[in-house]
Amino acid sequence: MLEHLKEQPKDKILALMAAYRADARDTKIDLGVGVYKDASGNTPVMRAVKEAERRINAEQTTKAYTGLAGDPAFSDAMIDLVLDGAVARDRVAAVATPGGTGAIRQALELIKMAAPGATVWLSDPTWPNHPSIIKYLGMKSKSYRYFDSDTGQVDYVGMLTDLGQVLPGDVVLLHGCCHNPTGANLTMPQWKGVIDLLKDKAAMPFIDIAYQGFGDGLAQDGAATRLVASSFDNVLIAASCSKNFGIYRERTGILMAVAKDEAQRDLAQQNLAYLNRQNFSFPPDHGARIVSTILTDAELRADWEAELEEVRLGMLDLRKQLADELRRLSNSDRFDFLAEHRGMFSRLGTSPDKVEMLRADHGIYMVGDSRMNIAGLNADTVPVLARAIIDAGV
Ligand code: PLP
Ligand code: TYF
Repeated sequence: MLEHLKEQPKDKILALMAAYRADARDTKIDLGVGVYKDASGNTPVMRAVKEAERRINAEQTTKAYTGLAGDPAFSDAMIDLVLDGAVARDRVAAVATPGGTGAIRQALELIKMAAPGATVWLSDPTWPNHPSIIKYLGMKSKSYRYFDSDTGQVDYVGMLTDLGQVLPGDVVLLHGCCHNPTGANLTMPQWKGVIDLLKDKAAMPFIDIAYQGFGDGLAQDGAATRLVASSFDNVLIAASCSKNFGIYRERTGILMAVAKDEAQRDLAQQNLAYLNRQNFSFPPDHGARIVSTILTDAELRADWEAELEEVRLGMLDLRKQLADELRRLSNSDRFDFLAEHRGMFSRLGTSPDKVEMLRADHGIYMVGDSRMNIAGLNADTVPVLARAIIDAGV
């Protein structure tokens, strides 16, 4: 039986992690996988998470199953965090999922059940797991232009031109904030333009929001998602708690389905619970409980928000240092976009050859498409990276 299996394509980001670990140079710099790191290269457990875990440990009286949708307190808290009242609560169905990835997978399965012929439109480029899951599920997809490598900015004209081809009932996947892998984001007026176009085309938006709080702040990073959610009858939203709560391995995420009315919400809720049952029965609870404990306790929430803000401002500062150093070394403003990008990532916009040169000659590990994890830098490595980028002739 197993002899009929064939080799599957590897995840390039995860393969890069392994290559970094195997590199013996102590000057090596890891700008690969999207995990936040502090100035010493550690990925700490956040203070509020530690305290929430302590409380859960002391107070939890059972580990019996939750419901198929997970703990309702988690759904309520996350709907509030992401949507902040933009849509009436009785229009939102939600299930806890194993990470943001689980939410994306469930969303795509829901789309497949409801509209098997729909095409899912993806930004070019996007997070590689989007096309990979779509292909695995045998669904149709197309891509829309998103990034202009020459300017480091969103190719808004190209994006609207390509989305002009969207058919009624198609699904358009948008990154709610902090676009992965480019770091380039739509302005609010541009979001309004995309919303108008999608309404015109009778398409359904599907938002992937995995970095709320990493860009311009918790509220600002949710603003586009809220505007989209309040502009359509139906919207799917996959949210991850991996990054903003630093609970990557707990596998904590949520899928929300905004419905036209309460009756449609009930139908969506029943289908989401059904999908959870087909795939894993009950979603993981520990991370979800950490999140709801933090979000519903004023003191813990304030401490979490403060630490998240430190993380966000630290990354912004590194962006600025890198852009300044490259401005000095190149005597030009052509790297200024690095300071304008938001979130963990920036796409440098150089060739795979140059990326390989940076790895081989300097021990600098970025993803092959020239995506850099800004959090992998510190004040000492910024000048090293900037010098290497110039030396490689980027
Ligand atoms: N969506 C995007 C764009 C991501 O970068 C990630 C990765 O962290 C996820 C979703 C989901 O992450 P996780 O499944 O770890 O919550
Ligand atoms: O893009 C990243 O680096 C993060 C982490 O299969 C990640 O989103 C990478 C690959 C993967 C799952 C998560």
